[in-house]
Amino acid sequence: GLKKQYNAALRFIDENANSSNKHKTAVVCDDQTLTYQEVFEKVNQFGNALFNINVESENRVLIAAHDSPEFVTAFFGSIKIGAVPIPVNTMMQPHDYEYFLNNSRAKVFVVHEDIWERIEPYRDRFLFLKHVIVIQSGNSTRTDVINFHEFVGNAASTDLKPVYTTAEDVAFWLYSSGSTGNPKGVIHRQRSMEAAYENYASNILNIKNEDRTFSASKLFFAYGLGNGLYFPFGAGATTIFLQERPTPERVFETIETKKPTIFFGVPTLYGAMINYVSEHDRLPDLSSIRVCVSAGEPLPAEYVKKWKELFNLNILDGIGSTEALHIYLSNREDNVKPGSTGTIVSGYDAKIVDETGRKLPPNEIGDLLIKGESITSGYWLNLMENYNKFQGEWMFTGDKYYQDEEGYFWYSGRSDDMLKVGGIWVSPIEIESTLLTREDVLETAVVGAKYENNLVYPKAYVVLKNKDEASDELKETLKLYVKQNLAPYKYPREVEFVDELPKTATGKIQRYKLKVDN
Ligand code: 3SK
Repeated sequence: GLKKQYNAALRFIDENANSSNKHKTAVVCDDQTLTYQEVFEKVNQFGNALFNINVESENRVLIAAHDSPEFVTAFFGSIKIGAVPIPVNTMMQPHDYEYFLNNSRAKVFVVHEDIWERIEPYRDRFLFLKHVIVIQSGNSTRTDVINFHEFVGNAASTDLKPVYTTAEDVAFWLYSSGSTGNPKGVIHRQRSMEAAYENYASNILNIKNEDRTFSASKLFFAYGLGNGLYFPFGAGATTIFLQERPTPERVFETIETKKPTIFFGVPTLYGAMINYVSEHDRLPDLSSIRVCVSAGEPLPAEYVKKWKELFNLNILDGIGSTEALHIYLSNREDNVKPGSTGTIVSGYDAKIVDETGRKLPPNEIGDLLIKGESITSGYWLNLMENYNKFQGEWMFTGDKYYQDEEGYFWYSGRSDDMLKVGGIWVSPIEIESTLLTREDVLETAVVGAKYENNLVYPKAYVVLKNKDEASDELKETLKLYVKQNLAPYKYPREVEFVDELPKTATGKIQRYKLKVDN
């Protein structure tokens, strides 16, 4: 017989529309609000419209859309008919979209008009693409593509029978970029979102129907997709979208006007928000928020303390990945250990091993592997990466960690970021956290540089709060400061002042761009 039917759209959309949440606000986006019933109808219309252009199960639908009701419609409308949505970064270059479209063999492209304008001249290079559906602004006159709103509106029927899928069927992909090579298509199954929802949003955040989520990280990131879409929808809660770039000013304004109860950010944003407060007279009102979340990279303990002082709010630091779909190590609301990534999220298992695969005792740094239901079933068309990444049901996270005697996990850099200085492992993160405890340091990244004899030493790139203070004397002061606050061998042998650090779109510092491979 056939396996039991499971479709993520039934769980996250239909379940709400068929319950007391029906008339509840699902999405707040600028001045627009949508109830769960309205979302359900649009999702169904989108699915019917895809049928009308002969989209079938497992056909890929690339989505380059800003956080918006249209994103939600396209994402779940595709899933409901067994097609596979692939949300991608909205800030990429035309050649990146060419890669996404050709690598995924997407037949349909749903794209906001401002993004399409940049890509359109390269249309001939998109080898498998059949239909471009553009989310046009009200006054657009474009006629050479399908207009998203007409496409959905003309589909007429708001009834849609889901196509048969099982928990193991592919639901969606996300692209993950490593430090080298092309981005990899990360395949997620129909049950993946439910697993991440239960493990993290329900068990750790205790998300409820009355919550209002606001994620500064966009929906096309794995982090944002959970925060801003399937976490709130899993609980029948309300999600708040900010379409623009999340500057501290816009984020504070959105919090004050839209009153979220859970806020999701990344460390660099928390840092910028703290800095914004210190430069302005007024303390923003964050009283609607019950908990803040940080991921993406380790949150400096200093930020946790300052945030608590300013707003009396905890920031729960955790780590996840596109491959794991969401957070698998996290602090808890009643148990925050500043600087640590917390403990394993139930539903996942973790182990730390050495180069031979031997499990390491507490306090020893090694490779972190995890397993759990939301983990990807693999990379698309990437045999070697699949060989390297998985070991049975275990997945290498690519992160170095140690676990202390109490079971807390401490991030010690990416597998390729760790430095062996004088034969001893040194964590660049530890040096950075120490430098960040100083009032005069805004941001820093420590990487391995090489002496002429090829031995590695830690070099600190430092962004000062006040750039005018840069001097040779301050360089020496910073070195001494680390020497005095950590084991002396860990001090940066070189300090360079820079105006800014290279970062990814999510705000992650790109240490590999700073590495000196001479
Ligand atoms: O970067 C992270 O820590 C993260 C967290 C949740 C989901 C996805 C990612 C990459």
